[in-house]
Amino acid sequence: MKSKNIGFNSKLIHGGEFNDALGSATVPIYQTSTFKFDSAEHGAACFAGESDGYIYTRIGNPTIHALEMLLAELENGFGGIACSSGMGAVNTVYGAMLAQGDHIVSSAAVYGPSRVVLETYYKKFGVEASFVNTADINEVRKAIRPETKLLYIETPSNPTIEITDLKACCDLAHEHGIPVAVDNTFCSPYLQRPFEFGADIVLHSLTKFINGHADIVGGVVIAKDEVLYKKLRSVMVTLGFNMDPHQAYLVIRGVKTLSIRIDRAQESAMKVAQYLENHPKVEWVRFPGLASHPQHELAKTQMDGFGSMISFELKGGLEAGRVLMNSVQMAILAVSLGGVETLIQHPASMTHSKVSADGKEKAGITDGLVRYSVGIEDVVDLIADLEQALAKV
Ligand code: LCS
Repeated sequence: MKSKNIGFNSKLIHGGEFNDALGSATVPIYQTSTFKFDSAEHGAACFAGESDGYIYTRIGNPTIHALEMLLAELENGFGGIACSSGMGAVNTVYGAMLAQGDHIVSSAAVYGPSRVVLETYYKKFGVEASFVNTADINEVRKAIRPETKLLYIETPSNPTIEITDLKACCDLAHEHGIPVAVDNTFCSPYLQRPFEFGADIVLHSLTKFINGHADIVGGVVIAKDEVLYKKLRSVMVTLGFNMDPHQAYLVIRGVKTLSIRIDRAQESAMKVAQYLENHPKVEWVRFPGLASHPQHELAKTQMDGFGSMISFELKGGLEAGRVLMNSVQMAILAVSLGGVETLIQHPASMTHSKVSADGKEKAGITDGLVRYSVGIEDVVDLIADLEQALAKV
């Protein structure tokens, strides 16, 4: 089915392009590492890019390709590059866009390893990085240098749930000839499509909302045009960040329910955020749907919903947060996010523990910050769970 003119929910079910000789109604798992050539000439033509035939699963595979086409269509991009993990996607972007002597400007509040890999490995290869609050366009402007080759944005940010103005940042970067990559993991294309605001590259940890069932780790990079697509794809292939066909199958299965999962989770998240904001033991709550969120108005224009990620701090700081995390019974104390099950975690000692104290401070990651990823359980149960846990604080 050619699906360009159908709605988002229909694309989740019928998007991408997949047809096989047996007429499979869903995409099967092509669990093979290599593919037979019809002849020596056919093999040579495949390697020369003169035939569409598959060669080897690190380079391409029908199950993985079906997922790549679907995700590119959901983001309105040119092509997708599936990766073994979200970090595989992050490193595909850094590897393709940065070389010795180059500089990257990144959101300070990004997933911890997305920052730490720049401060360690890429630094070894002569790449410099500036981490700024990209929610403040002036900070981005001040950080740009002649050698800046990438603006990297995470919005909403992990774990501070700050919102960066995508259009303003893309316009500014493009004035300086700098491409923009956006980690869209916290929204998924259901809630935000960064290409609409001028982004050049979109990436995701598929481990989160897109797969949604906490049973795989995966990533994807989506390019806005063919030139970028080829550049990014060659990094994934040569550095071996490829996905496995079974992973791809599970993500294709998981993504079909993306919108109904997010609808439920974000409705509950709004109620949980309001409950927390009114609780006497809570110091502050950060959720884009609350009028108290500093970028609430921007979120309304840039996102099609407020998502289901909440961060908050208790009046008793870290110690109170620890009691809360040890007392919840329904929310699972675990890292990751965006699944059907509600998760709670402590970024300063878990997902962002390798970020320096200074880096955490500049990114607004306080020791008392607790991150809560709302799942699709009954919201009354989630609130009752928080109520009994907060009573112990
Ligand atoms: N980008 C964002 C925004 C993420 O939240 C993560 C993982 C990644 C990239 C990397 O993806 P992965 O390799 O794990 O698939 N975020 C995690 C988190 O907040 N808790 O555990 C993992």
